[in-house]
Amino acid sequence: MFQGTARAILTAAVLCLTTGPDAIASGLDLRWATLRTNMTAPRVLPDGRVVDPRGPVFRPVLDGDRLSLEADDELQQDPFPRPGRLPDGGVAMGRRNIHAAWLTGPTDRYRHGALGDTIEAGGLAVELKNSVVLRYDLPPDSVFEDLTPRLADVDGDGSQEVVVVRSYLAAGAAVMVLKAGPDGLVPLAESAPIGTANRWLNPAGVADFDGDGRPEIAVVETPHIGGVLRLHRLAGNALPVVARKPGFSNHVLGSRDLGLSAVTDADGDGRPDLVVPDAARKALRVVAARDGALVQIALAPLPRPIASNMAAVDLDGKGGLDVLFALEGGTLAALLF
Ligand SMILES: [Ca+2]
Ligand SMILES: [Ca+2]
Ligand SMILES: [Ca+2]
Ligand SMILES: [Ca+2]
Repeated sequence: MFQGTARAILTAAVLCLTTGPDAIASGLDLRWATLRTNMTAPRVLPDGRVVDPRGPVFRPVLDGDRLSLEADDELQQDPFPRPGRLPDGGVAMGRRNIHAAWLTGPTDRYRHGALGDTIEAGGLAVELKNSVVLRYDLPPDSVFEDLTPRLADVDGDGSQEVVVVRSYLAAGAAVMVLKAGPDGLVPLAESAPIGTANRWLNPAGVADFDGDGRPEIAVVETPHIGGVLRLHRLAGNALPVVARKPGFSNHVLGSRDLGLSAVTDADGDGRPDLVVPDAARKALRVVAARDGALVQIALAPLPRPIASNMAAVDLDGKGGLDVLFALEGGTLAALLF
C-alpha cells in the first residue's frame, strides 16, 4: 500500500554493479536484483529467458537477492513459420480459443517507419484451437503498425480477442480489438485515432486495473514525443479513454522492442498494476488505477535507460510477477514483487 516516501528503501544486493539503482523515491518498498553482464544488448523474452545477440540463451536464476544466469537451450530458428507473415513480426500464442495470431500482408503504403522499417502489415491471421485459420485484411486507408498481436479477454466473456495497433494513413494510430467467431475474424471495437499521420501508440497491457470486473487496455500514446498513458474500456463497439496520465515512454523510435512495460500486482492489493518507463526511460513508474484515475504508487530510478523488453515472471518464488529487463550497457535488472 502507499505509505509515503519514508519507507522507501533499497534492499536488494547489487551484484557486480558499479552504479546501482538509486534509492527508490516513493511509495512501495521496492526490491531489486541486478547483474552486470558482458552482453552489449541482451534481449529479454516474454518468458524471462535472456538472449545474447551472439547466440547463447540464458535462464535467470534468483538466489536470495543474487541474480545470475544459467545456460539454456538455444532458440529454434523459427518455431512458427506461417505463410504471408510480416517478416519481422512475431506470433502470439494463446491457450484458449485462439492457438496463434500473427500479422500478414506486408505493405509499404504507410511510410512512418517507427518500428524498424517502413514495411507494415495489411492483415491479421489467427489459427483457432481446431486448426481453422481466419484472416482479416484492412482497407487501403490503414495498416497494422505493430509487430506481434496481443491476445487478451477484452469483453470479459472468457475467450480471447486480438488487440492490435491500427494506423490510418491520414489520422495516425488507434487501438483495435478483433474477435474470432462464427462469422470469422471481425472487428469488435476500436478507439478514435490520434488524429495526425505518423503519430503512434504502443499498448502497455490488458487487465482489470481498477477492479470493476471489466478489463481495460493500457496504451502509451505518442511514446516518442511525450507519451501519455491511457486506459481504454470497451463500451459497445467503442474503446473510449477512461483515464490518462502524462510522462511515459514504452518504445525507442526505430526499435522492434515493443514490450517496455509489464503488468504485475506491485502493491499486493489483488489488482494488477502497470510498470512503465518514464518519458526519458530513466525510471520506472509503477501505476495503479484508483477511483477512476491513474496514480503513481512507486518510482524506480534507473542508473541507465531501459533498453529491452520487460518480462513479468516470478523469479523469487513469492508469487508476485517480478519484472526483468536490460539497461543500456548490458546490465540486467529485476524489480521484485
Ligand atoms: Ca473475450
Ligand atoms: Ca476494470
Ligand atoms: Ca495492485
Ligand atoms: Ca515474485
